[in-house]
Amino acid sequence: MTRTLFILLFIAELVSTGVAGTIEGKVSPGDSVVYVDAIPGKSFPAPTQKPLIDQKNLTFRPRLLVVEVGTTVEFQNDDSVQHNVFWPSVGGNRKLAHNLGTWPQGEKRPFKFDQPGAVPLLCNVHPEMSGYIIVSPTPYFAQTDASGNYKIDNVPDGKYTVVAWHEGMKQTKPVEVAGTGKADFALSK
Ligand SMILES: [Cu+2]
Repeated sequence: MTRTLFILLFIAELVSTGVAGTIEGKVSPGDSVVYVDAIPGKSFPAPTQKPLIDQKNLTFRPRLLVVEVGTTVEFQNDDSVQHNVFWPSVGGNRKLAHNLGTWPQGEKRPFKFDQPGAVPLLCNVHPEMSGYIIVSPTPYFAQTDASGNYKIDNVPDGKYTVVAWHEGMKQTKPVEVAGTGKADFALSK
């Protein structure tokens, strides 16, 4: 009896955990972002990491950052001049525009991104400054290398919509993961 119960619990554990797989492939051009789109009926624990974006030498560093929805990003001014941080939209929605303010060297300000989509970062002191945060609706995302190669680990088996993003370009594809899933993208404007 105890043994049967143990085996049943073991099977239940296997079913609930699922089998972790990967999604991999290549995106043209490189320096792009790939993520699994929202999965109906599925939510994820709040992320705890707080990545930092520096404003240094009149640039956003990193210039491209991908985070899970719900992540707090900290913006730090590392220049001797004042910088501003604002974005005119999130995921193309101008109602989500926000101005974080303008502050001097050594200070940082946090913002929690709780809406998915691309966030174009700008500084109203220096019009030449630009960067992007891609807010992924799932914890399954990756930034490609300069050649476009990417790999997303620990994706449970299943059918998903996968999104590839590059500045000004975007493409979605259905991908089935059974151990591994493959998805190559050729983006164009
Ligand atoms: Cu600036």
